[in-house]
Amino acid sequence: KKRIFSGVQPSGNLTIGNYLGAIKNWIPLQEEYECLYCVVDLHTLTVRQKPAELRQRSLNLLALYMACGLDPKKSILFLQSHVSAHSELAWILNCFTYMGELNRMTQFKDKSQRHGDNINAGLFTYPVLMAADILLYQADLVPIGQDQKQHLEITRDVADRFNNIYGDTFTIPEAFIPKIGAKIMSLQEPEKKMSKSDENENAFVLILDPQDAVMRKFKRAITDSDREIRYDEQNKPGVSNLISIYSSVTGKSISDIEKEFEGRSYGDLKETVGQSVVEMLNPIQQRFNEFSSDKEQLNLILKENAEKAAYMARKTLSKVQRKIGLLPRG
Ligand code: AQP
Repeated sequence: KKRIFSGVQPSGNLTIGNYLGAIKNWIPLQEEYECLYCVVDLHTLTVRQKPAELRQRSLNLLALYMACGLDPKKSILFLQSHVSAHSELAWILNCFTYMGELNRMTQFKDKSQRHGDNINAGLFTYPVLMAADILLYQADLVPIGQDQKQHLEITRDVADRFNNIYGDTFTIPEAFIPKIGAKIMSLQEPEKKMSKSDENENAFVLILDPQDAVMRKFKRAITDSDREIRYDEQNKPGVSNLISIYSSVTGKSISDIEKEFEGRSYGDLKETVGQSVVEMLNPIQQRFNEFSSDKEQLNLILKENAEKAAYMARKTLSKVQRKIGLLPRG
């Protein structure tokens, strides 16, 4: 069976961008592949976190994974920090990654602008930890949104470099990026991606936003001064984003949506898209309330799954350690 690895950071409440670009696409893969879906808590440390909140958000993200349809009986759902091999391999891979490669990462440039007071080394080497996450499990496919494509390319380059020196060690992973929904844009600045840490709350819709907040945010979404409802990312980014969201939520094609809204108003479009999102989120929110209240169960799932993941990770890590000349403990 081919293997899948992906993850989301518990760095805030998840947006419909995280859902449509990533998690939603993970669900059907569970049937065909061996899947590992991780709550990547170590990655959040690049930005200062409040300890109690981070703990709560990590557990809630597991509950949200399950509410979205990930099944701990089919997939390995676990916390990154519970498997120490992630950090161990990351150090080794740091020594196989060039500063020049990391310097080109657009996410580093973006995030160091947003967090100018805390441009730490972790923020810079983030893609190396991500490479370790993926390569440890010999993943074949990595379902991600468009913004992570550059990081996956570094992962492939580092794996390839290592394999060339030491012989076949890592599977070279492929990105799996959805055709629609891979880049959901901010509702307020549609040239920017929708991000859970945006300071403007109207820019994003959260998976757990109540119905009235969802509708309000869509009603306030930025469009343009024209009236035509058509898909044109360059000239009509706001309207195009609403069309993409609607397409991703309903499965309707862009051209069918353009026909559906011919001669109708922007107000109508916003109302319809908002409603479709509310309907999509309703069952997820109900299940989240159920799962998140049973902390004991969530902790048990984390414990069992960490053991499975650690076993798989250990195999790769031992192989790497042996190949590079680290002496086994015996
Ligand atoms: N706007 C988006 N559209 C489509 N996919 C998206 N993803 C994120 N934003 C969008 C995908 O969600 C997965 C998890 O992302 P993450 O939480 O690990 O990190 P991120 O990309 O940094 O997400 P955010 O929301 O922008 O978080 P902050 O604000 O904390 O930086 C990834 O597969 C990503 O592609």
